Amino acid sequence: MSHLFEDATPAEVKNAKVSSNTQPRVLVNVDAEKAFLVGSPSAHDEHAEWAKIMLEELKAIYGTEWTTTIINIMTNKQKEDWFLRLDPNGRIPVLVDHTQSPPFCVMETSAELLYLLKFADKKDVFGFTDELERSEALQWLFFWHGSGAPYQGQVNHFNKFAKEKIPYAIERFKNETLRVYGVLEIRLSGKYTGEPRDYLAGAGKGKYSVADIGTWPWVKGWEFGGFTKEDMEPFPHLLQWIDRIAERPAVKRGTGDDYSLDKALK
Ligand SMILES: N[C@@H](CCC(=O)N[C@@H](CS)C(=O)NCC(=O)O)C(=O)O
Repeated sequence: MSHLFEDATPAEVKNAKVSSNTQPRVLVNVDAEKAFLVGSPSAHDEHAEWAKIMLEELKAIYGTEWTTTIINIMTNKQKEDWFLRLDPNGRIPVLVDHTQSPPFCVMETSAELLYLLKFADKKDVFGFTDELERSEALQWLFFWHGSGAPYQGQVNHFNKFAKEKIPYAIERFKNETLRVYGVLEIRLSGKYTGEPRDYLAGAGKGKYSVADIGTWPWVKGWEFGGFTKEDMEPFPHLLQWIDRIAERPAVKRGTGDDYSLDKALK
């Protein structure tokens, strides 16, 4: 047995299979959880959402297939040994590619997006062949992974989940998140280039890419974070970008009920 798996690993993760033998084929398990918010059916799992959106986008173009295993992170399944073998960090989502021999595991959402880009998006539909455009996509993907996600995650924590309400922590992470939104607004508004853009990376108005897929699931959740319409007023281009991406059919599927815990448990 591969070192990735042990007896306690769910069989569907260990032996995942898809039906098609046609190329390109990537067999992936996304271990994801929709019951992040106890008692909230409209659960919020920004980290898992970006992997699902990317997979849905790939499916629309290449017919990429995968299986999804949903775990309940409120029960700390992600801290069990079988999961830590896949991701020692004990956090979702995780990809397991059974088309590699032995199966190959990827942790960290941005690394997962880049893995899917490399192995499942042969035409670089969601990436770039031009190295400078590619660099732009990496810059914006890393910017969100390093600066946006950690701050907004702390906003969610201190605003929603912390037992004690600590005004300093709430203010600090809200302000930092708003600052990061301001950086995205500069980029999208073309404040210093004179040319507004539709997407974060790429020449001209840009092209929808992994940079947007990595960033969007979080930013679109500004209301959940406790930000008000007034807070968001300085970011009109960012709000338009949220709406533009929300219209994509694959985004609707990736954020839809198909991945709900309720459905998975039926
Ligand atoms: N840096 C990680 C963070 C992933 C993460 O924080 N996932 C959350 C859910 S959104 C999680 O698994 N939380 C459960 C826990 O921390 O035990 C990534 O980008 O994949």
